Amino acid sequence: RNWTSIKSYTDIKFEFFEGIGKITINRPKVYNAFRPETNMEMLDALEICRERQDIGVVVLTGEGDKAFCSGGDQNVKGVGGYISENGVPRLNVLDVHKAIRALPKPVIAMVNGYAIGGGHVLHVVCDITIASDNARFGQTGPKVGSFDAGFGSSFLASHVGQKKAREIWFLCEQYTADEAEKMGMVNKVVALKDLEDTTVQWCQTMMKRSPLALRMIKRGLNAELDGQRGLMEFAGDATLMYYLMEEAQEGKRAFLEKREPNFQQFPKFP
Ligand code: 2NE
Repeated sequence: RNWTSIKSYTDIKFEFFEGIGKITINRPKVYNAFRPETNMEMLDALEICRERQDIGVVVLTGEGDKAFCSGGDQNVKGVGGYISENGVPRLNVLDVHKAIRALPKPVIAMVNGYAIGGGHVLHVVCDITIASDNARFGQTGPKVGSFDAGFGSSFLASHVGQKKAREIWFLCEQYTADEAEKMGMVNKVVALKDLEDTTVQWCQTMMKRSPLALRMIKRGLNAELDGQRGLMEFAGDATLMYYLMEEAQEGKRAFLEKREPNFQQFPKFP
């Protein structure tokens, strides 16, 4: 498959193929653990995915066949967060979570190995997870001095249920891809050699569907958990659709033409 580079970064690869934007965490020596710079690059790539009209679906994965992502890079964990190159402690992976959730396009986690700790949270926040049969899932936070009580807990619980989510966090054990699928936090498990083909097929199918319909489904499914922020995203898209209608155009035109708007011409749907 001929992936072409969209933009060069230090910690990630960002590529394109037939409507798919693929972001690969490219730090295999540390099992694709992220540092603050990795997250800054992912945020930049996600913003490009949002803007580009020719990208319909985003795939997030890790380099190699060992790990999807092993969470925060313990080598740069300091006091107050993960230390960025300018010495500032950060937890900016949370910004990546928000960006994935807000992106008005499907984001697919293509899990090619360990999805552990903050790497597990990353797949949890994606819309769909497709895993290879060698993938391993689990949290480690309470074992290594960390936790994610945000989407990494609440959204996980909406996949696997409250009891399982507590087990996953309280025990910090690892789970096979098959176990993860049975729990409801993985959509499909395939052989590693088939992982990319299957993911691309799922992307191609999604891209045949109405983008606006998928967008509204994602917004609606997010809204319940995201509270007022989720409603805001949903409402923003309702406004977008209203702006596409003659009724909204009439309001703007009347203002510019210094006349009363004629809204009575528009239907009042039951
Ligand atoms: C992933 C796992 C289970 C793999 O185990 P194994 O035995 O197959 O490999 P190994 O030897 O542990 O790891 C391979 C290499 O990758 C590095 C290791 O240090 C090792 O390097 P060398 O010794 O070969 O030089 N590596 C792996 N994970 C790393 C990491 N996170 N940071 C830096 N180097 C890492 C096993 O490696 C493992 O359990 N890794 C640690 C997972 C972990 O605890 N991650 C942090 C959790 S906290 C977090 O991510 C977080 C959060 O909870 C909330 C918000 C934000 C972040």
